[in-house]
Amino acid sequence: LWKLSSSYLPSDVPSIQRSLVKHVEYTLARRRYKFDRNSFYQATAHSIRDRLIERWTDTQQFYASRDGKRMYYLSLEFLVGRSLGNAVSNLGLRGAYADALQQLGYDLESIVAQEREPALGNGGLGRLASCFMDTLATLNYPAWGYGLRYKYGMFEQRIVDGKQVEFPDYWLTHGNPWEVERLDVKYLVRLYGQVNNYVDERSGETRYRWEGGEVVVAVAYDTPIPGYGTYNTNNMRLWSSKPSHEFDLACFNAGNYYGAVEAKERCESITSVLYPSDDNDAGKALRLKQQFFFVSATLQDVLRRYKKRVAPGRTLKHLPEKVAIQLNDTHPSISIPELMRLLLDDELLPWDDAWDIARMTFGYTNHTILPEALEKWPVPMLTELLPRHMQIIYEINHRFLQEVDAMWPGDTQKLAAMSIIEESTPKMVRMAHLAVVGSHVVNGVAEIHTALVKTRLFPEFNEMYPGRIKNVTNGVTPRRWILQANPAMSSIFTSILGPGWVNDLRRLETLKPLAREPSLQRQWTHAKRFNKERLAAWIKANMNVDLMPNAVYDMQVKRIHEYKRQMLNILGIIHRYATIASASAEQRKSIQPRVCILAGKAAPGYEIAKKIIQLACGVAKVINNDVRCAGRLQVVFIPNFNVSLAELIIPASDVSQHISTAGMEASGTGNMKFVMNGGLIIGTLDGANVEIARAVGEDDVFVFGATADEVAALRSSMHKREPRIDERLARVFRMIRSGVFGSADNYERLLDGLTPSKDFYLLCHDFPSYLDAMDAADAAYRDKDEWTAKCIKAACSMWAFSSDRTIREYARDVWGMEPQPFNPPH
Ligand code: 26W
Repeated sequence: LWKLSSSYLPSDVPSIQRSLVKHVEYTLARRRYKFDRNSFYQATAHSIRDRLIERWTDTQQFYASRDGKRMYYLSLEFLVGRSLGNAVSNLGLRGAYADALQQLGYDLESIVAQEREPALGNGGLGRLASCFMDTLATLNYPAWGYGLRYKYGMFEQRIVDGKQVEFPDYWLTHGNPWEVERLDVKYLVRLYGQVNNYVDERSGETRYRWEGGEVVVAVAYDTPIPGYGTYNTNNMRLWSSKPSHEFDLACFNAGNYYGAVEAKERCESITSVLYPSDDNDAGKALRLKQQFFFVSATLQDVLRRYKKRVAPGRTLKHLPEKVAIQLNDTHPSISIPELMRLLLDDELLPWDDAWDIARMTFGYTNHTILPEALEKWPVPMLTELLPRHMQIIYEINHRFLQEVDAMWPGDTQKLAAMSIIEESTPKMVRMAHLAVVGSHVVNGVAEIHTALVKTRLFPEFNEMYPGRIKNVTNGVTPRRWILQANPAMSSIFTSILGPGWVNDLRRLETLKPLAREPSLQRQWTHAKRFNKERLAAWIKANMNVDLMPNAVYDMQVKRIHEYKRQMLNILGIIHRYATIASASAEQRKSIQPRVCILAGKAAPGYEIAKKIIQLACGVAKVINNDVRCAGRLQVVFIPNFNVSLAELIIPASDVSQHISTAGMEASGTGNMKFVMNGGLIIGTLDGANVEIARAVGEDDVFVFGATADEVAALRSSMHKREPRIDERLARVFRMIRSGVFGSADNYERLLDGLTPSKDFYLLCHDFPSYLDAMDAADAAYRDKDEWTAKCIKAACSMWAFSSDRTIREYARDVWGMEPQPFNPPH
C-alpha cells in the first residue's frame, strides 16, 4: 500500500495536461462532450487540488510528528477571494499551467476568472483573516483557521434605479472544488437544555452537567491553504450544521412528525447565512447559535487533537504550551466559558486550574471601539440557549469583581463599569469584557487604535492588567495584493530584484534611490496605464461607461459607513462639479481631469448608508451626462464590491481616500493595498494611515482634518458651536436640496445630520481642509515625474504593512510559536 501511494504527481506540462483531461472526463463525467471553459476551470482546480493535497497531508503529518505549538485562528468570517490564481502562483506552477492550458486552447487568466469567489465575510476583519492564513502558511507556522461554512455568503449588491438591492449569494451552485468534505469528522453540539448537579463520589464536590435540549451535528469541510514558495500547506476547517440522529429519535418518537422535520430544518439553518452587518449586533438568537455552534465544534476538535498525542507527564495543564487560540474579535468569545465548561464538567479540573489554562490559551484581537459594534447578549437569551455557560460567566464575573474590589476597595462605580454583566433591563453580557478578562493578551490593530483601546475603551482594565493590552498593526499579503493583483508592477520588481521580494518586502527599499530614474519611471507609468486600461475595459463591458484614460483615478472602495465618510467624498465631488459648471470654457481647461470611483456595500438595514449610495449614483448620473464635465470629471459607483473587484480596482488608482473621522477606523487595510500598488493616500490621521504616513514620509500622504484628540474636544463643544458653515459647502447643500441629483426628499435625512450642531462625524469641520488636501494632490499630480517618484518611493516603503511582519509579531508576542518548515520529500 505504501509503495502504491508514496509517489508524487509530476508537474511538467504533459502530465498537467493529462490530469486536466482526466478530470474533465472522470471527475466531471464529461467524457467526450462539453469541453467548455467552465469544465476547464473545474478540471484545473481539481488538478491543482490533487497537488495541494499531497503537500497538505504531508505537512499535517509532519506537524503531528513534531508536536510543536500550534495556533488556531477562530474567525466567524474568512473573505478568501478566488483560489485558483493564488494556488498556481503559490505552488510555483503558474507557467506550467498557463502553457498546458494554452496548448489546449485556453488561456489561464480567463480560466481563473471563471471562479465564483466565496464571500464568507463582511469586510476588513474577514479579509484580514484570509491574509493571515496566506502568511501563516508562507512562513511555515503550524496554524489552522476555523470558521463556518455559510451556504449564503455576503449578499450580491445590484444597483436598481440608483439604489442598492440585495440578492442572495448561493456560492455553492457549481460546487466548490477547493474543499474536502470530512463526513467522518463530526461533533455533537448541544443547545438549550438544563444544568443538573451531582456529588462527585471521589472528592465529595458538587459537579455540574449540561443535559437535554437539542443536539446538532457539526461536519468539517477542509480547505488546503498553500504557502508561497514553501511546501508547507495549512488547513482551514469550516463547519456545517446537520441534524443529528440522536435528535431524530427524541422528536419522531414523540409522534410529532411535522414538528420534528421542522426542527431538523432549523438545525441546518444555523450555518445557512452570514450576517451582513459589520457594525451592530442585532441581538439575534440565530447569530448566538452560530457563534456557539462554531466554538463548540472547534474546541472539541482542538482538544481531541491535543489528547491524541500521548507524552509522558502531559496533562491538560500543559495545553497552553501546545495550543494558542486567537479570537478574531469577540464573535468567538463564548469560547472562554465553553473551554471552562469542558475542563470543569468533562475533565473534572478544579476551577483555578481550568481558569489558568483558559486564560493562557486565549488571545483576543479587538477591531473596533465603536460602541454600537461591541457585542452584548441579553442574559435571558443566553440563559435559555446556554444555561451552563451563563452560570460559568456569573462565576467568572464574581471572581473578577472580587479582584476589582481588592484593587479599588469600595469603588462601586468601578465595579459597575468593569463588570461583565451590564445592569440594564434586560441585563446584558458584555462580550468584550469577558474576552479581556479571559485572555492573556488583548491587541489592537494599529498604534492609534491600541492607544484608544487603552485610554478610552478599557482604561480600568489597562490599569488592572498592565501590559496585557498590546499593539499588533495589521498587514496584508503581498502575494494576493501585489503579485496576483498587479502583474505589471510585479514584473518590474522581479526584473530588477529577482523574485525574492514577494516573501521579503523589505527588498523593495533598494528601489527607492532609483525613483527618479527615467527608465524605471517609464516602466512604472506604463504599468499604471495598463492597470487603468484594464479597469476601464471592465467598466466599459459591465457598466457601459467610457472612462478617460489620462485622468487622476481617485478611489474610495470599502463598506459604506457614516464614520468612513463616503459622504465627505461625495460633497467634495459636488463641489468640484459646481466649480467646473461655473467656470468659463478657458478656465475649465486648467482643471485637473479626474475619475472618481466609489464602491462598497451597505448593511441591508442601514438606511443612511443606503441613502449615501443613492446620492453617489444620483451625482454620477448628472455629472457623466453634463457636457461641461466632458474630459474633466467622471463618477462611477461600481456595484457589488468584493475581493476580485478589489484586485482589479486597486492597482489602477492614483489616489485613494481613507478619510474616516479620526479615532474611528481601527486600522483600515485598503489603505495599505493602495499604497503598495503605487497610489497615494488622501487621508485623516486615523488607523494605520498614521503609520503609513510615517513610513512613506508626511510629504507623500495628503493629510487633512481634525486629529483624534481634536475630534473629542470638538464633539464636547458641539452644541455651543456657531452654526456657520463654509460657503462652498453651503453651495453644495443648496445643490442637493434643489433636486438636481434626484428628489431632495431622498436626501433630507443625510443633510439634516450635517448641521454643525449635530454633525457627529465632523464633515462640516473637516470639509475645508479636505478640499485643501484635494488641491494639494491635484497640484502634485501636475508634475508627472515628481508624482511618479513619489509613488515609487511610497510603494517601496511599505514592507511593514505586509502581513508577514504582522504574523511574526503575533508569533513572538502573543502565541509563543516557532516556524516549522517541512522539507519536501523530492
Ligand atoms: C457584531 C457585528 C459586527 C461584525 C463585524 C461588528 C463588528 C465587526 C467587525 C469588527 C468589523 C470590521 O471588519 N472591522 C475592521 O477590521 C479591520 C481589520 O482589523 C480594520 O482594518 C478596520 O479598521 C475595522 O473597521
